[in-house]
Parts: sequence; structure tokens; C-alpha cells
Amino acid sequence: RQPKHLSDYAAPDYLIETVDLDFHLEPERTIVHADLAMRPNPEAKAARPLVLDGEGVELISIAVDGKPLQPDEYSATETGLTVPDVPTGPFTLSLKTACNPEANEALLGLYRSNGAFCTQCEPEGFRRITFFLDRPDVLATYRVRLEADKKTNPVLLSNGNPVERGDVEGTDRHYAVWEDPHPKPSYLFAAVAGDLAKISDSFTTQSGREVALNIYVEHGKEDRCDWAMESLKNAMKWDEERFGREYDLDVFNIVAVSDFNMGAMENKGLNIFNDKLVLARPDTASDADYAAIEGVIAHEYFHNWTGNRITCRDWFQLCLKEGLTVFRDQEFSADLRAGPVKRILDVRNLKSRQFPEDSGPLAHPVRPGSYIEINNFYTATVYEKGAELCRMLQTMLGRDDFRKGLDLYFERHDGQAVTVEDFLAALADASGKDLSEFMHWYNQAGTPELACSLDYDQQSKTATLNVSQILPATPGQPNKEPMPIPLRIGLLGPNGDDLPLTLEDGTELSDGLLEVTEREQSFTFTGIPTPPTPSLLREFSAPVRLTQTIDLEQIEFLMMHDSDPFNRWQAAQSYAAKLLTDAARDRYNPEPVKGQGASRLAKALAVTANEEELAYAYRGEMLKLPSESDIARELARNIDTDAIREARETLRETIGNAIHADLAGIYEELADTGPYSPDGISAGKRSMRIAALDLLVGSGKDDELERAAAHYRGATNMTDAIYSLLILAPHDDPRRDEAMADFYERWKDDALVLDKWFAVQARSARPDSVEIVEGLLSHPKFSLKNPNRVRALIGSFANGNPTGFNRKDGAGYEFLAECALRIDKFNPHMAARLLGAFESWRFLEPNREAHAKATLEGLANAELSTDSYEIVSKTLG
Ligand code: HT7
Ligand code: ZN
Repeated sequence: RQPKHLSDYAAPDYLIETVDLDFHLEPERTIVHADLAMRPNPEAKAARPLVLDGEGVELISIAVDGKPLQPDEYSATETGLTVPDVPTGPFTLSLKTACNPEANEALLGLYRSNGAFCTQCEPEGFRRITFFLDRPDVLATYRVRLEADKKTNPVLLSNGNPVERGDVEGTDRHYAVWEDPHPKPSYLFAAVAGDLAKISDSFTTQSGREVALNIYVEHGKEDRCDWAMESLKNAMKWDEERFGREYDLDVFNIVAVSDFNMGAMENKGLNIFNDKLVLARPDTASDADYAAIEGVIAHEYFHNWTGNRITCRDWFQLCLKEGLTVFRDQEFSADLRAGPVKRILDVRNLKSRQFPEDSGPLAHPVRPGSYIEINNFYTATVYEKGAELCRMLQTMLGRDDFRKGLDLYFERHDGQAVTVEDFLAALADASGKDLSEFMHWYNQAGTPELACSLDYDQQSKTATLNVSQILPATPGQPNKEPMPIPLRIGLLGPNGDDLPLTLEDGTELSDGLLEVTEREQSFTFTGIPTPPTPSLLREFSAPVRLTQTIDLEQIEFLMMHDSDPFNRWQAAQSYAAKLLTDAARDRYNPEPVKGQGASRLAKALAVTANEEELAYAYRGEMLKLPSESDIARELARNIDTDAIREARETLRETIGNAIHADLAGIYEELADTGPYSPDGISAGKRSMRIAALDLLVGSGKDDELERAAAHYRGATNMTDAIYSLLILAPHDDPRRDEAMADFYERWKDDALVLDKWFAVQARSARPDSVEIVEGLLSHPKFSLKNPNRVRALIGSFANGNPTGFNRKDGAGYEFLAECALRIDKFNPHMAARLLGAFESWRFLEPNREAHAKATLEGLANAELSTDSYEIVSKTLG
């Protein structure tokens, strides 16, 4: 349980040049022969014993250069293999080992999912397959032979290109050989064997290389792969056009499995996916599912260059591949769909997941300086904030120089394992911009506060923007250095138009981009005829918390006129958030969410919703109120989740009544969305219509609940079905029960859709939701062993039901702790992720805070895995 430190990095003592693996696949005892061509690393200091990583691997035999070693010449333990005396030049280490895939419930290494063999090696799973230098800076080429029973495993896949296959004479077995010419670290190794259906297509790269594309899924699911395949081809084309990156093997295989700890894995040439992120048919997947599939298929594909061809030197550099690849997938989706809406969704995601992490006990830099268990660092900070850092770099360098910088990065480091410093050096060298201060963004945790005020001087006709950056203390980092912050702004004149921005020194800011570099800084704009309305942090140009002296009237003005679509949406959110926090602070006070301000908000929303030149999806986003978690975040302390819900429900009611006719009009007008298509316009119409329905039902009129029930009954696609079910779910009404029962009957044998049924109930805010969720643990269709089902029920409850999880009597906390303890025994990675839901416990009102603390202390006294120990101990602080 000792932390590892970035500052302790040392190059490996040995290198592995080629890896020859031979798998004899059997569910309960798989034998692996590994021939590793090794040599001492010239960069390492003195000759040292050879120490290989291993976890739960049984060593059967070991030889060096073909000569078997005697038991006193090595030592093999649960955690590794040491050979004190190896040749001083190149040598071949031959290992014969065994593992038990069937018993592997941690889902790391070689395991079984639905009768198939599959692997998950990132970050440290390869050591569960054989002894190895299981670290990302050891790059080797692989040749893999898989041999298995032919009838139950007709499909045999590994990385790279297929080179040979055949039957094993005199047996029921067959084999396949795969070669991957690209050197890779062990975490990118993958193997799959099983009885799977195949959907094929092809792609011709810009240089004319023909690539075979295959998606492997469970039999019977072939009709749910079209969208994933289309997304893959779009991603391949986009990466060529936008970043000049071309695919580099003859085949690209995707395998969908139903037991997977995360979303997907970018293994070279053989991506393995959680089937949730592959399978989609209009009646089984919602628009959000379609968008997620498009994004994750692209993400894993984009890793081929950002992650695979150039990888991380060590796991502290995880953001190097994840932040950059998230940025790339965000840009891809924004290019394919309505860009501003994608930005809104990404920022909402960042604020709801990363901001709480960055302000709580688990706060860590985008590039952490230490960790106990690397599995715990696949976080919103590394991924989403990491992507924001790449976005800021693109903003500050400009698209062209950013592209040049990336080209240089690919050229310089292809085939290497590198660091964040290498990445920034390439961008700096290509653009000529000094990025040394930018490194603070990677090394300093916490969300900076950008406090802004605007002074207008009537006499000189100047407006001065005063900015200070406040860098909050985070665990282990009490003091911080100021950081370069790209701040995109606009100043609106009295008619809502953007005023030209001229700085005192005469510089014209055509793009409104300022760069804040000091703790305190002022920017004076000249030629401003009347006091302007500031629109700050346009496009959310930096991951900061903006605070400013601005009144509700100015926010309303921005809501009606801001030319920046992001800030226009942000203004609507800020307006609603102000009313909601005023209502929920200290003790619930209904006035702000019932009075004058609420009516003005409602009218402004109606105006925007009726603006036909705006995209449907955008208008839909405008109609969505801040979530209960958004309000909690705004309140920052003394959080009472019941007061928050009451405030939000009241505002929903006020708006639902105030603009009832507009909402009903929108709902009716968008009734015919035609045959289902996941494209932006069709999905936007559905989203806007459902947002209107939500407010209509919120009005409290009885016939509106009937409207939701009818919406469910008339649904011809999963989007309409699931969102109407979500709207009905908290209501004590027979129509809710009927819809819930209908959904179950229809989908009880379809695992992915049934997950939605569990999730809707878990998210539904009801006084008895803890008991409902507890009861569902014993449902015959529930299993703690399947991560998707666990996330659907327990994860949705802990992260998507603030009133249920934070129930006053602490029952929600106890429930989560009990579940996590049970899961921790076999899947520590999963358990630790669930425990992340406690991250904001210190901001709760005292009674809830005390319950959460008691639960965490109980957990700390239990027997925990290293993963859960790290989360619990750091959360308690
Ligand atoms: N790079 C992948 C990470 C991942 C993972 C990590 C820990 C345990 C299981 C895992 N499965 C996939 C996912 C990605 O970001 O692309
Ligand atoms: Zn990734």
C-alpha cells in the first residue's frame, strides 16, 4: 500500500524486443508459453537481477536460452519472478505458465465473458497472463498463436495481422497465428476466442491501403452493429482529414463483450468493447446511446496514434494519451453534429464529474505525482480536464499551429514511450510559443476561480476588465503558481451586438481572445460608447470557475442576445441557478422559484425555444433546468439535497405553468419525427420535445402525467420510451407502474435494455428509493458480477439519485458501503469506482455529513483491497 512517485521513475533494467506467445486455451486452466527476446537496457545503471511482474500466475517451467533453470536459480511468487543471474548480452527467456480464466472475476488479464475468452491488460493486466516487464515503456513486437477447441471457439483473434490458421491434427482443436509489426507495450496486448458472429466492411485509406473492418458480437446481435461500423468509418476518414493520421494494419477488429470494467479498450488492431458501446438499434438504444457509441468507437480508434504509436513512458503520463484522445473524439463529434451543443454537453459533463473531484479529497493533478493503485486514476480529471488542457493549447496556439505541433509530435516520437514534457516541447517548437508556464496546468490540482469585474469609465469611453485567478489549495498542494488562461470574451452593446474590441495599445482582438498570465491582471478596451454587458469565458475557453459581478438583468440580456451560443446557454443556466440556490440555501425558501424572477426566466426560455433559426438540440438544452447536482455544486457547502429537490421541482412547476401553451405547442409541433434516424436534427427534435414534456409534467396538471404515459405507450424508439419512463418514474400512479411493468415484460431477456429498467428505478427520486434499490439486489435478473448491471443499479443510485443516496437517515450511504464491500472481494476496480460517490461528503449539511463520515469510518475498518483502501483513506482525509 505504498504510494508510487513520479519522481522515482527509472528506465527498465532490461528490454524485451520480441514476444512469442502460444496460448493453449482452456476455460479453467490455460497454458501460456512465452519466449521473450531480452537484453539489458544500455540506459540502465549497473547489471541487476531480472525482476518480472506477475500476479496470481502459476510458473510451470523456466529456461534461459533453452536451458531449463533449477529451482534455486529463480524465485517465483504471487507478485513476480526474480532471476538473479542472467546473461549480460541478449538472451531468450522461455516461460511456461498457467492461469484460470473462468475463476477470474476481477476482469483483468485473461477472463471469460459469456462463454468467450477475452483480455483486459491496461494498465497492469498482462502480468496476470504471464510474467513480464509489465510497464508501458517496454515496447516489443508480438507474434501470438492461439489454440482452442474449434467447436466452442471458432473465432481466434489477437493484435496485428492474421498470418496463419489451421487444425491441430488428431484433435478437436484449431489454431490461429497473429503478428503485430508495430512495437507495443504489454497493456495493448489482446486475445479473444469464442463463438461470435461477424459483421464486415472495409475502408480504403488516403494512401490506398484496403483495411478489412470486422465487428464481432454475440450471435443474434448482428442487426445492432450498423451504427458502430458507420461511426468507425467516419472516424477513420476524419482522422485522415483533420490530423493526417492513417490506419496502419490490414485489419481492424472490434469485439463486443458483456462483462467489461470500463467502456472499451484500444488494443492494437483489436479493440475490445463493452457491448453497451457497440450495440444499437432504434428500439434498443437511445439517442444518447447512439452518440456515446459514435464517440467511444472514435476514441478507441484515435488511440491508434495517440496512445498506441506513441505511448506513455509511465502511468503518471496517462493524460498524455487519454486527455488528447478525449479532445480528439470531442472534436470529431462536434464536427459531425451541432458543434455548440456538443460543447454544452462536454462542459456539463466536465462540471458535473470533474469539478467535484477537483474540489474534494480525491483532487489530483491531470498528471498526478503519486498513486497507490493506478486503476484509481482513470478519472474525470485525467480524461476530461486532460482534454480541456489540449483544447486550451489549441485555442492559444490557433488551429494551424496546434496541428503543426501535433505533426511534429508524431514525427519525433513515433514508436516511443514519452512524457507530457515531450508533448509540450513539440507544440512549443512547432509554434514558437513558450509553453513552460503551461506545465502548471498538468501539475497543479484544483479548479482555478477566475474572479472578474468590469469597470466602465464614461469620460474616457473605456471599459476595464479586472481579472484575478484564485488557485484553491488541494490535498498536498497548499500553494500554487499562476497559470496561463485563455479567456475568450465579448462586450455587448445596448442592442445586443458585439462591440469591436480594441486594447489600449491599439491591438484589435478580432477573436475576443485574451491570455491571462498573472494572478491579477487588467485589460482596458477603448472606444466603448456606453456601459457594455460582458460575455466572459465564451465557448468555455478554460476549465475554470468564473465568478463575476453581474446582475440578473444583465444575465437575462445575455440569454436573449449573446452571439456566442455557449454563453447564451450558460446565461440561462446561471439565471436558473441563481434562483435555485437562493431558494435552497440554508432553509428552503420558495419565493425565488415562484416569484417575479422565475416568471421572467420562463418567458425568456419561451422566446429562445421559439427561435426557429436555432438548432432543435440547442433549444432543447435551453429548456433543461440545472440538475440537482449542478445546484449542489453551486451551493458549495451546507448541502441539503431535499431542499435542492424541492426548489428545482417548484421552479419546474412555475415554468411549466407560466409557459404552458408554448410548451404544449412545441410538444405537438414536434410530434412527427418520421422514421427513426440518429442524425442531429432528428435527435434534436426528440430532445426538445422531451424537454418540453418534462416541464409540462412538472406543471403538476393531471392531464400532463397522462401525456407522459401516452408518450410512453406511443413510443416507437428507445429515446421516447426511456425518457417518458424516467419522467413517470417518481410518480405514485398506476400509469407509472403499468409502464414499468410493460418495459420489463418486453425487455426482460435483453441484458442491455434491462439495464435501463434497473437504472430508471435507481435514479427515481422517491422517499423509499433506498428500499426499492435494495429490493432490486435480490431480483432474479440482478448480478453483482456483471459490471453493467452493477453500474445500472448501484452506480445510478449513488451518482444519479441525490435525494435517495443522501437520505437524511444515512441509509443510502450504508447501502452503497455494503454493496461495495461485497464487490470488493472479487472486483476491486469496480468497488473502488463506486466508492468515489462519497467524494463530496464534506460539503453536506452537518447531519448528513456525520452519517457519511460514520459510514466511511466503518469502511476504513473493514478489510479492503488496495484499490478501495486508497479511495476510502483519501476520502476521509
Ligand atoms: N484506455 C482504456 C482504459 C481501460 C481500463 C483501465 C482499467 C481497467 C479496465 C480498463 N478498460 C479500459 C479505455 C480508454 O480510455 O480508451
Ligand atoms: Zn482512452
